[in-house]
Amino acid sequence: MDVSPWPPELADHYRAQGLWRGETFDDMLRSRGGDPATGPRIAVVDAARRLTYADLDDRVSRLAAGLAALGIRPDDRVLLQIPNQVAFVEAVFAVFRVRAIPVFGLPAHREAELVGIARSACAVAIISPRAHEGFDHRALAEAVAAQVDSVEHLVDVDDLESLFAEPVDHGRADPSELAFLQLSGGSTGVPKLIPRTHDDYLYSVRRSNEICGVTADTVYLAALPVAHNFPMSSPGILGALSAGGTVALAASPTPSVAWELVERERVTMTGLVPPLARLWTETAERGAAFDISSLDTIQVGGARCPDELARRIGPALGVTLQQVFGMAEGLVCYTRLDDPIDEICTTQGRPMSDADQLRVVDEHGEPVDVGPGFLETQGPYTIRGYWAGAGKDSFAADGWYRTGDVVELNEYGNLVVRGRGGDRVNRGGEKVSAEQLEEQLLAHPGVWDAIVVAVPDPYLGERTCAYVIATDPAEPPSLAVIRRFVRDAGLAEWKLPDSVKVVEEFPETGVGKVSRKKLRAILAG
Ligand code: J2J
Repeated sequence: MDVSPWPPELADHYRAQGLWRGETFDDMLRSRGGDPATGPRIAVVDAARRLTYADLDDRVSRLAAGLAALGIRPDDRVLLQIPNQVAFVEAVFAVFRVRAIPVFGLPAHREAELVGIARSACAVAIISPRAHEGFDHRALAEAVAAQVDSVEHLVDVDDLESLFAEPVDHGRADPSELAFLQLSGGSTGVPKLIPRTHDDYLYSVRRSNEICGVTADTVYLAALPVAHNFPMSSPGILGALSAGGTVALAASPTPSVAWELVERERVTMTGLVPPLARLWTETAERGAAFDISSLDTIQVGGARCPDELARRIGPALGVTLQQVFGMAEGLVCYTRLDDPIDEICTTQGRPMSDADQLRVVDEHGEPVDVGPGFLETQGPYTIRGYWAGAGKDSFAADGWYRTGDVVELNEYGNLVVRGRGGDRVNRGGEKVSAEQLEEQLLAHPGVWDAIVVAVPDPYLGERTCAYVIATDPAEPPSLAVIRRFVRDAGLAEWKLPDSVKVVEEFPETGVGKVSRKKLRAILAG
């Protein structure tokens, strides 16, 4: 299945080292469900439901049989758009069990994104709720199906039981083949889908568990949208399930909702993006209304955590902080739980695996010895190419992944993230492709030209500013008009521009290209 393979000598090496073990996600659940020790333990809970490993395994078998009866075949791509609830885990593992390929959409995605994803993946089915948080997902799924020919089945995640059928044997997936498609944070109109294999992803999950101390006693709270790579695998819900621990899924990451579950389920660990970590910290500093004393580790990642915030998290929440710098394409760095407190609070950690290879280069690809540069990497769980050959520029000629992140290595061996090259805005962990937003803005008749840049923001880290040259300078479009236009074009809410600045011309670089750098400097100044 169209996965850019690792060079054979590297693949052999990863196998010989025991990093790739030939296990599939389905093997993992079966061995937990069928084990008399773990079978009766709680695997997954949300506000309304709880399932043991044995129940989960059984329900997954019935649902898988139902999906097969619908016509879903091995290697078919199934687009999931499921909020944080037990049914997410049931659906993902049922798709694995029929040897089909989950594609991880987010509940916040809207028509433009889902059409792009479904089309790129050639999805045959969409599994989503009828409605969620006042939004009609059924109508959205129907709109996608009307535009993407491959989509034949719309499955209602609130009524999975209606599909349940007598379990059948679906055979076993090849662990070295494509397991699922994850989404790249900075995707444009044509999304970059990330092909991950059972072997590579499960290695990253097991290794993450070792570093993060995940055991059968861990209760992991998925506070962020669970389809994100971070709560999914670093070590996330898959880490907890692979260790025989418990996954608790919060409908919302806000303290008022998430902490109720923390108290009830005695949650030990969770992962947050910096703005949420700030909200949790400030709420706890004012006095928590729930007993959150079971928490022992809070991870922060997805965007740069300000050092000042990092220092407050541990004391306020009574936890050990762990910084996580990761990417759905692969490489994940962690501060170690026993690193000196200064390293934990001021760095983004180091790679999880000795087999991760890193190099820091300048804009011409030449090695940088001291000081910051662009991070490139290869390793046992970092992809060699996107699905269907998209985004080739993101890979160096020798197959290393060019992360686009500007980093510096400190004397302790930890990385400090200094920023990013390119045109991606990191809005508190949610990434916005400037190019995608610019394309949408250009479609507005009142916009003659547009450039989107990141502006520093005390809460989100960065927010978006759209520089616009108006078609009619006497009547430039307002922020409200532009936001409505982008929303109507079917983009997720987090991609709507935070501010608009109308200008007469854009500053240029020496070679006549518009200079984003100068635009950022104008805004900062
Ligand atoms: C600065 N920038 C960071 C950090 C990610 C674990 C954790 C996060 C992700 C993730 C993930 C950062 N400081 N601590 O997949 O498994 C920015 C970088 C990176 C991009 C990847 C995981 N942690 N970033 O955020 O695929 O720019 O994955 O290249 O969504 O987020 O985004 P994404």
